[in-house]
Amino acid sequence: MTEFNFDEAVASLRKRHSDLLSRKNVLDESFSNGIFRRYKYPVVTGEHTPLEWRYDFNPATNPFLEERMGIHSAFNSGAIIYDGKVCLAVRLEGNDRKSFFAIAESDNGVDNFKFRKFPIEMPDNGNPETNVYDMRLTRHEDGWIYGVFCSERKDPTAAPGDLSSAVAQCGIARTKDLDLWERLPDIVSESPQQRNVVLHPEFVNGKYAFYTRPQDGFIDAGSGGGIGFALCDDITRPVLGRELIIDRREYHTVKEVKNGAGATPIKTPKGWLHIAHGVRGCASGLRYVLYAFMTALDDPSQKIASPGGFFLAPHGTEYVGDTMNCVFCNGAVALDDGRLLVYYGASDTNLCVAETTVGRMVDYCLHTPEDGLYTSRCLAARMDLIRANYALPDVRKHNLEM
Ligand code: M1P
Repeated sequence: MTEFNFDEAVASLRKRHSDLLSRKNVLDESFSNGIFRRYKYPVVTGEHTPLEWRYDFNPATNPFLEERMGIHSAFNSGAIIYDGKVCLAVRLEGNDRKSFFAIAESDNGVDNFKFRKFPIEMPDNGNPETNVYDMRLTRHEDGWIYGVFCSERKDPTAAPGDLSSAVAQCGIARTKDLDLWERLPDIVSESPQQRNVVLHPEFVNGKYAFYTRPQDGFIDAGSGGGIGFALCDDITRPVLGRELIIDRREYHTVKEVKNGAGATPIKTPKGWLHIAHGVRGCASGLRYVLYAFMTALDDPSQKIASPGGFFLAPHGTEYVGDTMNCVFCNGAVALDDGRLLVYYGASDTNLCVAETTVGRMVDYCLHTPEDGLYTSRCLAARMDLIRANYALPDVRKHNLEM
């Protein structure tokens, strides 16, 4: 066996890492539904994280250059434009199963994401959480950038031997530079558990407005009816008022089991655009997909458009990962040129990006039929589409020539 050469191993590791970080991303030509295009490569993976976060580079303490503290996943990320760059608050998961946040930046939002030197050291309010994840970034009109995330602790009422029961609540922190974070108290709501909470970027009736996801248990939405909307007078003492369900879960839809607000809503001339996730059960387990809806500009609690079904579901390699058959979005950025970059975690493993435009998504929302909830109604909507198409001269000519 040849002797292990530490310096050569370091050089080869650094080369592989630098090749990955500088790889150009390209649009995936194999798929298009007219609504969005995917980029071919995930934008961030565990392998993108700095090597210094995973390896001990001291030959005296790590003679075989082993990865001491692996990071196996990089996924569900908040997104914002900061200082002219696309900045992601990435959820990283170590081999120890703990998630933490780190900021990765890119000039174009589709490749060359580089992490800042250190992960975010999130203050913990004196009651440390077992896990934190899925940060939504909101640039609020009060001048702060808020990070709203799930804060998870072991259920103090769990029976002895029950090492799975947990309580999910919503943590909030704010920053001006994405480096230094001021932690605020966790949100207090009427629901025993909360996940997928998003802060609306503008005041509503002079108050802070939150999208919520009331849920009875850690996993089960239970009596929680869907995506909620609640106001709060003071974000430094975030006690939510009544939660109004604005986007309901429904039997036999893509959001039958649960749903949750995703990216911070995007303001468009026609209303607030929401990208959310819906979960349904199937023989192989849960299936997570992305769907969209819009709410009124003057009252973001009023839904004005609700296209039926999903617009983005797992595709190809996205199916496979720690949580199979899952796409999950908690960040999107609208660029000055009209493009909208939608970041989504693929099966809780990698972070991918889809590109569309705000105009396309608004058109999709306003002109896609709602889920009719019954086959007869859904088919009637499809028949309208088919008949209207066959009445078009070009379509008739195309079919005659076939
Ligand atoms: O594992 C799939 C997703 O599960 C949770 O989402 P939800 O609360 O809607 O089930 C989140 O933990 C999310 O991070 C994860 O991607």
